Amino acid sequence: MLGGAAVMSGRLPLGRRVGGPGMRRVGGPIVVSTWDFGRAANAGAWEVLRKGGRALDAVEQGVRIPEADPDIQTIGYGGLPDRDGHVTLDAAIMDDKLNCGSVLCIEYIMHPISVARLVMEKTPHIILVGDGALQFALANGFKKQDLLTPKSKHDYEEWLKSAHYQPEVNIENRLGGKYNHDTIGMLALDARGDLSAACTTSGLAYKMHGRVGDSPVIGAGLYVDNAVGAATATGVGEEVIRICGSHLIVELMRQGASPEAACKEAVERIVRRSPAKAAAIQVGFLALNKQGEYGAWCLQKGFSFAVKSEKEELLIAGKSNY
Ligand code: SD4
Repeated sequence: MLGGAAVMSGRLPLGRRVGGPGMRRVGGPIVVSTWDFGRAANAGAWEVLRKGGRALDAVEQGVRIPEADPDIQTIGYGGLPDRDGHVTLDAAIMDDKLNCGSVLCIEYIMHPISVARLVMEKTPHIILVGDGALQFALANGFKKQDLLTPKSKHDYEEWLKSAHYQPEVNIENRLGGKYNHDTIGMLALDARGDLSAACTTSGLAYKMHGRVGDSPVIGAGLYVDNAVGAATATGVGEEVIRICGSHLIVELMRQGASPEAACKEAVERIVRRSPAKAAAIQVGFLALNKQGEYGAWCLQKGFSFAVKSEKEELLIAGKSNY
């Protein structure tokens, strides 16, 4: 089935020429990201990529766009709060050399992705959490600001009227899809053939205070192996964490799976564990390989992803199990 040495080295399925250090990739740069707000985010990333910039800079610049958008209630500024009224954000970033950084449950900072990048580049650590992450951000010039917009405050107060003060993992679906556009995960391949990924979210609406999902967990919400490809996830993070979703997808691509087939297999693992639960929640995966081929798969209809390259500007409906 799989060729041993070649699989281990990550060189088996690559086929056509793909980039390498110092080599220009045939086909040019590409960026893909989750949901329809990915179009605007991709446009930001493309400004970096089209000038020959690094995939790492592209994904950071790209996801900063929805982070700053007060109308997107699932990411950054304007995100819906937890059940105690705190807007807590999770973000992670990963480059082509397995460098990675993340912040968990950070408050008052509009651009957690940039804090995650600083954790990666300026500390010997990978993860900073809560107050420590905020302290680090403030010490590095980030501005403290209230992230709870009047609209999100209003929605939270409405939720409080009928809320059961219980952990809820599927509020997006049960609220009729109103909040069913969640995390942005972005994957980019630059002109040198290097990959990077970013993932940023305010997490599940009205989650328990302190709850962290998959998005800032390396291997769950995102993963990059520059020899193979990159993957990211959106949806109910608990189900993504238990299968190490993004790492799984990258390893499946290493063994020869296409991006779409790898994403489908990750979804199947969630289904196999509990078909009844899987039928009631949303999870979506998105992957990009070293050749610039992309694909996605999700549990429920409704997930979309955006693609931008020299040749394409697309919003594609993810194929789904249900
Ligand atoms: C999380 N995947 O925190 C993220 C965001 C999410 O519905 O699920 N939103 O689990």
